[in-house]
Amino acid sequence: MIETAAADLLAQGVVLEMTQADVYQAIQDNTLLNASFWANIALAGLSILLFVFMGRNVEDPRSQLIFVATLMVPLVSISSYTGLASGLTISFLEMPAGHALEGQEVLTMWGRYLTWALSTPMILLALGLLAGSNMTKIFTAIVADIGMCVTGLAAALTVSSHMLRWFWYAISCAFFVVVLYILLVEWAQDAEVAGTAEIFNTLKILTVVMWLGYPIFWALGAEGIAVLDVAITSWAYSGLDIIAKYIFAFILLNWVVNNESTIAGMAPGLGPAGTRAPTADDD
Ligand code: RET
Repeated sequence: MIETAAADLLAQGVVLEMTQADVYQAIQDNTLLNASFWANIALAGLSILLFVFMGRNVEDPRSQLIFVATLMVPLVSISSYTGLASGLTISFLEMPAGHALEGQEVLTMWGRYLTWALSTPMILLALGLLAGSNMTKIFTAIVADIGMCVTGLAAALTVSSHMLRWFWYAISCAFFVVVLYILLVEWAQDAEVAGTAEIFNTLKILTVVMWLGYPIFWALGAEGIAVLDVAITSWAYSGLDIIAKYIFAFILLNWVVNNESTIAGMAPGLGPAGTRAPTADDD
C-alpha cells in the first residue's frame, strides 16, 4: 500500500527526498553556481594567510582583538563555503502556494544565513572597537545582527505559507534597521570622539552599501519574487561577500597596523564612549 503510494508520487515526478550526494551532484552540474563557492574558498584561504602575516607584530590588546575578530571572518567563510560546495548546507525545498515558483523544488542555500550569524557579529565587533564604542552598543548591534540572520534563515526555510516567508523577512529587516542605526548614528559619533572618524566613515559606507545588497538580492532571487535565478543570486551574494569581507578586512587591518598607537590610546576595557562631559561628581 505504502509502496504503491510512493510509486505513484514518483510516477508524478514528485521528489520525495534528495540525498546529500544528489544535492552535491546538482551543484557539480551547475558550473556557475559551483564557481561562486570555490572562488570564495580560495579567497578566504589567501585572506587567512595574509591577515595572520599582517598581524604578526601587533601588541596593543584592543588592536589584537580587532585582528582576531576580523580573522574569524575568512575562517567562518571557508567553513561556510565548504558546507555549500559539499551539499551539506543546501536543500531543495518545495515553494508554497502564491510563490513565483509554487510547487517547484528550489535549491536553498540555508547554510549562508546560518554562517552569517557567526561572521557578521565579528565584523560588527571589529567596527565597534574601531569606533571606540562601549559594551552596551556593541552588544546591542551584535544581538540585533544575530536576530537578523536567524530570522532570515527562518524566511528561507518556511515553506508552509508564502505570507509567513515575507513576515519573517520583515522581522529580519527590523533587526537590520537597529544595526544600521548603530552604525550610522551611534558609532559614527563615537568614532569622532575616539579620533578614528576618517577610517570609520570609509568602512561604515562600504559596510552599509554592501549589506543593503543582501536583502535586495534575497527579495529578487529564487527565495523571493524569483526574477533572478539561483546561480545569479549565488554570484551576487559571493560578490557582495568578497567586498564586504575580504576588501573590508584588508582596509581595516592595514589601518590598524599603521595606527596602533591611536587605538592603544582609547579608553581601556570598552569603557564609556560618547560625549558625556566630566562633572564635579565624577571626582
Ligand atoms: C537577509 C534576508 C532577510 C532580510 C535581511 C537580510 C540581510 C542580510 C545581511 C547579510 C549580510 C551578510 C554579510 C556576510 C558576510 O559574511 C537575511 C538576506 C535584512 C545584511 C555581510
